[in-house]
Amino acid sequence: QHRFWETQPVGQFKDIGDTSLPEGPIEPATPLSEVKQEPYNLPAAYEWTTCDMKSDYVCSEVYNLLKNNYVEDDENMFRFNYSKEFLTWALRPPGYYPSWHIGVRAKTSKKLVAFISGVPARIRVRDDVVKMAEINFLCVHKKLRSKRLAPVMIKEVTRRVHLENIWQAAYTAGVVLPTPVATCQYWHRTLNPKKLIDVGFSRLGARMTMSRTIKLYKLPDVPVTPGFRKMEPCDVPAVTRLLRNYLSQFLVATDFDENDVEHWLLPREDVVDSYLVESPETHDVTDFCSFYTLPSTILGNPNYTTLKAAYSYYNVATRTTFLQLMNDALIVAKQKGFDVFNALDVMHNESFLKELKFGPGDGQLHYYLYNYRLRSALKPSELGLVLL
Ligand code: YNC
Ligand code: MG
Repeated sequence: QHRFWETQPVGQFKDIGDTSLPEGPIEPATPLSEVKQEPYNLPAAYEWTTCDMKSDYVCSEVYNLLKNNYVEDDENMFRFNYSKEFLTWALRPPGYYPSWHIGVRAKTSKKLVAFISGVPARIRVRDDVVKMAEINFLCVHKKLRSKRLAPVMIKEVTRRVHLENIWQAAYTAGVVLPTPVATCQYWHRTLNPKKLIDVGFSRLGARMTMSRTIKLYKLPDVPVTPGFRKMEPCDVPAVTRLLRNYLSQFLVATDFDENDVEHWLLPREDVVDSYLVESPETHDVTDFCSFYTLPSTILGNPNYTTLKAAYSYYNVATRTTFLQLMNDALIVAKQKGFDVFNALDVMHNESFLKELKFGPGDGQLHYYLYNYRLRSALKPSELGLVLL
């Protein structure tokens, strides 16, 4: 039962397995003059606001809304705590539209009570590169839940995306909606076992002691691959070539150009880290790995407030084994003080997860496309896309 989603141009549950439906856009683009010119109506006590993410004050308002009301795990032990610097990075990529950073305020107090955002991206589906919006950070204040505010916000962001002549979108969610393009799983690699056990993120295994567990997850102090180093601005062209070539094999993947790589992959402190292998002989860039920083607030623990988590982003191995490359990523993440390294089973990640002692998480991450039908759902390993 999906009163809202049943009205939207997305794959519907009743159509699963119907191979007569064509792949591609579900509804055609319409002339821009036919796009609704006025915002959708909100309940009378609320008003729309466009959140200027260049304003430090507004950025703090969005940060605080998310810090207190955004995604929690099923047991409400942890809540994502995206940093302000992260939000600035995530919401202002090349060609971003300020009008896609949409807030809702209480009319009298002006307090920010809800948010949704989009950023433009090119996403390739088989041979088609499609301009899309990546929709993220949908959040309604805890006190305003279950009032059907989310559908209004989704319709409003859709309208503003249409006004830029863009008709497709990609998004991920922990909940099942009509209908996933792929269903992926998070895997977790413990870096700081004592803390993870203390805060209830993980449990001591059967027949395991703390000291055996610490030994199990121990890593070398420094990366082992000769030529492994941090990515620099001068590496953008080589990394773009490496990444484009790698991503070309997936059915649905990001279409990165040099501008995108400069924005999304050049290291930014406490936001995104990227490393590469420069061949000591030829000076070619042969391998690449990256991860982003997304701490979670630990809810109600007397000893710790924050879980420092690294999330695997885009990785390419051509000369080094995937195993050794990602082991080096774990080593630098550990050096930087992360407690856990998370990765989805997308792209070729399965090839290293088990051997590098990642354990499967509970809960799944579903990928969705708006107004684009695929003949059938994809395996996680057919996806070359990571959303933040
Ligand atoms: C969700 N996560 O099914 P039906 S992910 C999409 N994504 O509709 P109400 C969602 N839809 O089933 P609440 C959703 N969660 O009746 C719920 N829904 O058809 C649907 N949580 O609305 C739900 N952030 O306002 C139902 O629910 C309808 O007050 C119910 O608000 C929901 O960012 C929410 O998990 C999620 O803040 C805002 O629970 C609230 O519960 C909340 O009564 C904690 O809504 C934070 C959280 C979601 C993270 C994310 C991706 C969002 C994608 C949105 C869809 C984009 C479509 C493409 C648009 C552009 C198109 C073009 C071109
Ligand atoms: Mg609501």
